[in-house]
Amino acid sequence: MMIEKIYCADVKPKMEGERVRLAGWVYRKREVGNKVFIVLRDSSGVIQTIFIKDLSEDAYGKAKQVGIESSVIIEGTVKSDPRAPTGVEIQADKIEIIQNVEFFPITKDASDEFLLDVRHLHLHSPKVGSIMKVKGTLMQAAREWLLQDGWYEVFPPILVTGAVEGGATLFKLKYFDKEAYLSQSAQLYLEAAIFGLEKVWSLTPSFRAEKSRTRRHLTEYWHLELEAAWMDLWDLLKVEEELVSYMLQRTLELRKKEIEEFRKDFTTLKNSEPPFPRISYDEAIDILQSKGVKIEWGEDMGADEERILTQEFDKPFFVYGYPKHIKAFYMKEDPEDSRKALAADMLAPEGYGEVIGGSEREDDYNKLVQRIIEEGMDPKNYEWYLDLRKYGSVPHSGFGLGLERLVAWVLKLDHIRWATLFPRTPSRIYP
Ligand code: NSS
Repeated sequence: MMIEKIYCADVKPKMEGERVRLAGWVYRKREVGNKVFIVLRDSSGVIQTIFIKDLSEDAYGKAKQVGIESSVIIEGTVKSDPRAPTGVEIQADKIEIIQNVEFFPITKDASDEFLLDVRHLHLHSPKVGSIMKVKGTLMQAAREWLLQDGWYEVFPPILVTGAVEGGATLFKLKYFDKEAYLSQSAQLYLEAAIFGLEKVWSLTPSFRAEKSRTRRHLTEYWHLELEAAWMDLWDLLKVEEELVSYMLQRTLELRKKEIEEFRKDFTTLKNSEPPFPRISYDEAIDILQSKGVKIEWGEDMGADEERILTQEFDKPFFVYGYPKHIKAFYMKEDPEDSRKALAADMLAPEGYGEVIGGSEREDDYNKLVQRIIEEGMDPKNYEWYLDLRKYGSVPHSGFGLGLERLVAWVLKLDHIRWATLFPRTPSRIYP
């Protein structure tokens, strides 16, 4: 059964006098004299419908008793009215109540925690819908860019046997009589795939058993990763800024209305044209110290330090040349300074910080083994990965973008958990 209907957003003032059928949910309702006003909601938006007692006593009676978030089918005539929120409304004469809701659990004063407890019902909210539309459009834009720039999409495994980003945040599971993990990153598999496909990308869920409760960590997030043969770090940064810039400009074009629900000022988004500023880790430390932050060369930057750095920029920017020992084992050592890695993060402005982590990859077999041992891991577990440095190894680079982090910045969300359908955090795996 496919209900024949028109979407709320497709009803236009020029359709004055036409008969239409709409299906959706009761968003708002008020009664004035012998009229009932129902704002109907569907996936496209909302429209006001009016039930007048004199026009249809039966429809008026049903409209009067229907509850908020009930599912309904409404029929009526289009009336253009400049006073209506969308310039047009429906003079309704028929309403079919599919399911009446007497009391919807979410009310105006619901706390954030309660909204997350009933996230399955929170998804009725048009605001949540707008976040999901923006997220989908960012990925649609990414796909457009990747296709025209010659990248192959691949589908790496999620059940894995090795850590990519350190053992501390691995989710372990029993794999028959072996131990396995949920993937933290598709990177190692993408590195294998470049030998056949050269430029590859994937979108996968990534898992991090991060106990730290921050505004930018989920235990499960969507990870957009690219890996390319024959690219050094500087080539990679160009790919990153072009891709991200395209994602932002295209999403601004297609989802302006939704973005406006969350931010009034589009400056930083519009500014996000290549090139993005590049500062070294050394410069970043100098900036932080000059602002009174207690940080020494060699220490990692956390969310607080990054927030302070973002005050210097009105568009995304790169920090490159991090100390090797605070970064992952697979990053290539800087041939000009063995203390450093050829790594760069992309930071979003307005306090948001890291959205991308990337690097050139260590292609020297012995150095890679050394780094694996230094990290306290067993090279035996990485035999297949080490093989990649034995059979036709090439210079290569790649990066990972946290999709929810990008969404959080674009929409200025106060917490990353609002950027995903059913957020997973240390204290939440239900619903
Ligand atoms: O740990 S990363 O910095 N880097 C990697 O995983 C590389 N192996 C990716 C690669 O080169 N192919 O994570 C990459 C991005 C990071 O910049 C964040 O934007 C995001 O993934 N990220 C997260 N988002 C949400 N929640 C958590 N816990 C999280 N961890 C990383």
